[in-house]
Amino acid sequence: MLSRWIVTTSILLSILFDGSFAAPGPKESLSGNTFNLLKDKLPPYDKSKDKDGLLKLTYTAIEKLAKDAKAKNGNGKGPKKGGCDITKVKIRRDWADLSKADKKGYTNAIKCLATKPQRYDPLVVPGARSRYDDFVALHMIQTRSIHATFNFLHWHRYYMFLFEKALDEECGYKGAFPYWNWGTTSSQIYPSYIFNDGEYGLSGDGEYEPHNPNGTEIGVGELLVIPFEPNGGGCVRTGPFANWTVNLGPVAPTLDIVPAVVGDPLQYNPRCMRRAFSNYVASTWSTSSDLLDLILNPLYSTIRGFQNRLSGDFPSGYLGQHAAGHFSIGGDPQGDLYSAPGDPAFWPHHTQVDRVWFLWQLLGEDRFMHVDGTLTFANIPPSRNGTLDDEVDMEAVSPVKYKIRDLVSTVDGPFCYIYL
Ligand SMILES: *[C@@H]1O[C@H](CO)[C@@H](O)[C@H](O)[C@H]1NC(C)=O
Ligand SMILES: *[C@@H]1O[C@H](CO)[C@@H](O)[C@H](O)[C@H]1NC(C)=O
Ligand SMILES: *[C@@H]1O[C@H](CO)[C@@H](O)[C@H](O)[C@H]1NC(C)=O
Ligand SMILES: [Cu+2]
Repeated sequence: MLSRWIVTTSILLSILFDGSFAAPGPKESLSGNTFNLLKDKLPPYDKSKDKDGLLKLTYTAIEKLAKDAKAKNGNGKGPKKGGCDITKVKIRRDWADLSKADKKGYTNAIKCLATKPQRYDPLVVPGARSRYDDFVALHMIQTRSIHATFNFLHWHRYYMFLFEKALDEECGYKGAFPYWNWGTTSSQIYPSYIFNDGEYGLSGDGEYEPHNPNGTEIGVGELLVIPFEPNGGGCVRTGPFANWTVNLGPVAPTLDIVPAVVGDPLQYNPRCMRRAFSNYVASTWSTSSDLLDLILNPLYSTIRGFQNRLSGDFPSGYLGQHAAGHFSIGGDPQGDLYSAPGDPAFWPHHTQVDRVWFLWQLLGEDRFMHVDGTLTFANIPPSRNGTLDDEVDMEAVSPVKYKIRDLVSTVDGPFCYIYL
């Protein structure tokens, strides 16, 4: 099934060049061809750079996307009317592939958002102190209708997009929106290319502070217990987010030394960000082979199979890649399902979730227009099935509402990006 989509570089190039292999002469313009800009943005597939096998899948996925766009769009000549102009598609990249300037620009823009005024009505979110907190508050308010629900992937796709847009429009970050490629850190999450004490990472572990002596309980009723890690637990003191302040939550903490807020969960509860990295989680559930399996195994070829695998099966002891990202960082607020976006590592983690979905969508047949699940977390309390016509409401984060059906493709609806 998949082999049909496995292409060689030359086939890929033939599509990018719209069938013409002739290299342009020195004065020849490339601008008339829809896929030329993609060609400029995409170097030919380089096997030596494909450390985990995902790059090849990425090229295969982009080829599919280019074919689809071509079919929809006058054989690839000229930009599509409205929506995403494929020639202007933005490319999201692995943190490793950002320039130093972009790494700095990205973390600075996040810090900038934390200095801009919040838009939530203080009567609704008394604890928000910044635009950054708007994002955290929105996630907290909707937690139980956006996780283990039909809209988990769509909602978070749009949420990532709005955060990317805010970094750009409100804080001037024009660089690539990065993802954290989990497999790269599965044998050692810290220090690693993304989590380290330097200027060009997303900060390191927390200082050591004794915590969770019996391990970390995940899910209601100790569904899964992560073994004790003799590190972290305290405040993060290194890197761009040294002494980063978290104002909201936690609601369902996993760090025993930080209790849940009492009373209004949206009250002001300022505290330092803490982390407690877990190599056990990273190495058990976040390897590249776990990821390839999730994307390629026919067991997960339906939206239900894919979502369930990605989200894990805690009672059976399987954490899944999504939760593994959160709990391999751990601490507060990353260990709290509700206020996790309070740790800036949330963004590259969920961008990777979106990347995995992007790859999965394009590497099979008919994977866009299906949803599975109900409106409530694990269907508690029981609710109806969600549909493609249900709407996503981002409250104070963005006034623009979309239906689920408009959020299925990264090159349609509000979106115009791909992953490399
Ligand atoms: C850890 O487990 C031991 C043995 O069951 C128990 O006595 C102790 O109270 C537990 N500690 C915490 C903090 O839960
Ligand atoms: C973080 O806070 C601690 C404790 O107040 C302080 O000693 C340290 O200098 C601060 N670090 C940075 C980078 O601001
Ligand atoms: C909801 O979806 C499930 C799974 O697809 C299906 O079995 C069930 O019949 C649906 N319920 C309704 C009321 O359509
Ligand atoms: Cu979430």
